[in-house]
Formats: sequence, structure tokens, C-alpha cells
Amino acid sequence: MPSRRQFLTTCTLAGAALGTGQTAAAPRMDNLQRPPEGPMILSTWNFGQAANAAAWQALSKGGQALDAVEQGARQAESDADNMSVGLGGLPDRDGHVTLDACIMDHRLEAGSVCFLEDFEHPVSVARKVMEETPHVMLSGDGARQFALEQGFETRDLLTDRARHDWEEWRKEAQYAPKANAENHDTLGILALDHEGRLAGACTTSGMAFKLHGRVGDSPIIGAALYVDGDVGAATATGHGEYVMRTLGGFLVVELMRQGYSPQKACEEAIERVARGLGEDPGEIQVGYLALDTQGRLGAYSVQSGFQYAVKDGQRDQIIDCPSRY
Ligand code: SD4
Repeated sequence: MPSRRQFLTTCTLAGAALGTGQTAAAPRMDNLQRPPEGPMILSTWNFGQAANAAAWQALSKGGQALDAVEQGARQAESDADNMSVGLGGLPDRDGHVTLDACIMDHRLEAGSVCFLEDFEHPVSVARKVMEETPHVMLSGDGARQFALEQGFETRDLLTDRARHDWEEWRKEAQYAPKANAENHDTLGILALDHEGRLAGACTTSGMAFKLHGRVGDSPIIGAALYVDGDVGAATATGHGEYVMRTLGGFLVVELMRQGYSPQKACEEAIERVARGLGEDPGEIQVGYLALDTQGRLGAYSVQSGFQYAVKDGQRDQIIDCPSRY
């Protein structure tokens, strides 16, 4: 398989040979400014604190923001107690643990996998898609084949606990997958490194007991994750259908580009979600996190209960997110 660089070179030569004058888009150049307060890591939910620690360690070992978010996501993926990510994730209604993940850096480079089964670290497969292929997203069997070709090993991710919960659910289930405010634990992680590079990653087993084949927002670039190194980064958690319909990650970053603070950008993006919810959000939950190139952060959710974890040179905290309802 040609690498991304080889593919771009081929396209450039082909464009020139055809006399079209069209060349493939070159990766963007770094246009970095060191963040005044140093590096920062931001993650969804309280378990994000452990992910932040892994990400911080990657930074301290000389890693870049991209390495940090990958390591943070891998930590969550290996945590069998987290029942919405990787190992231990709750299955779909047919008993399959299907994974969605993506990763993106400050130069608009991005990789994603969705509807992938049997790999503990979908985020690392997504990074390989970004770095080793001319594509952004691989799904299902194709993603599996690619992961195997890249040397990833398969593993059964359905733990006894997740199987038990699924079997309990099946006793009552009417086979209508249902989201609720507690049924969310996706990891979205954003990092700003010493040099001012931004990156983000998102990883999940998705909505518990979803229809087989359902893909949520988490692997969709522009939905649960968007990063633009000139502006900022945003990630989402919660009821994916609401994030996908409003392209929340991209929206937050574009609002920051227009001058909104990260906080105001998250609030406006939640407002778009809330438009369809009326006076009562019911069980719908969406939470956004944002981080700009200066290390200013934003966080807002539809309803209370969403927490996020922040780590920088001074803080290592879990914070209750302000909410619309
Ligand atoms: C999804 N957004 O698949 C994910 C679920 C989630 O915290 O965020 N859970 O819809």
C-alpha cells in the first residue's frame, strides 16, 4: 500500500503530467506559537484524569501533542472498568463490541476507524490510517484487514462484566437502543504541547446496545473531533446523533476562528443541540470541550453530570461542567 507521502507525490506528478495544473493538497506548514502557560491536556469525564496522566507522561518524554492524545486514548481503551471504551466496552444489541475512534493534528492531518471489532487500540489503528494511507477513514472489515496488515493483534474485548450487563439488558430489551444521560463515557482528549502544536483523539465503543452497524459521532472528523492548529481544537461526548447533526466539533472550532472564546463557542454549539430539545432535554446529553492555541479552555454540556479533566503545569483536576439545563 502506498504511504500518504508516496500517494501525494504520485498525484502531484499525475496532475503535472496531465497538464491539469492541479496538485494534491500539501500538508500544512507549522505555524506555531509557544503557549504562554505551557502545555495542557483536556479530557472528557472523570476517568479522563488517568488518560491525562498518560498523555502528560508522553509529553514529558519528549512526545508531541499527537503522541500525547494517542497515549491518553490508549490508557482509556485498556481500562476494563470503562464500559464505553475499548476493552470492557458494552456491546451492541447483538453482543458485538464495535469501536469508533479518530485522531487529528494541528496540520489537519486526520485518521479514523469505525465499526471495528476485536482490537484493543482503535486509536492507534486510526493513527496508522492517518500516517500510512492516503485516506482518512476505514470501516468494519476493511479497517480490520488494515489493522492486521499493520501488525495489530486481535483480542476479545467483551469482558464477563459487559457480557453480564448485556444479558441482563436482553431480558427486558425491546431491541430499541436507547441513550440516556448516564450511558456515556467516551474519551475525547485534546492536547497543546510545549511548541504550541494541538492534537486531539476520540475513542469509544459507542452507545450501549445500539443497532449492529450503528456508527456514532466519535470517529467522524468535524463531529466529535476537530483540530485546526491556527485556531484550536474541540471534542465531544454524549448522544452522538445530536453531535453529528450539528457537526459540533467543526462548529466549535469555526466559532473560535470567528473570535468566540472557547467557552462561548462550546455554549453556542450546545445551543444548536438544544434548539431541538425544547424545555426538557429528557435523557439527551452532549458535552463539548475546546482548547485554543493560547491554552484557553471551554466546556459546556446540555445537562449537568458531565465532568472533564484538566492537566497543566499547575492543575490536575476533575471539574464539573456548566450546563444549559
Ligand atoms: C456515541 N458519542 O457513540 C458516543 C457515545 C459517547 O460518552 O459519547 N459516550 O454516540
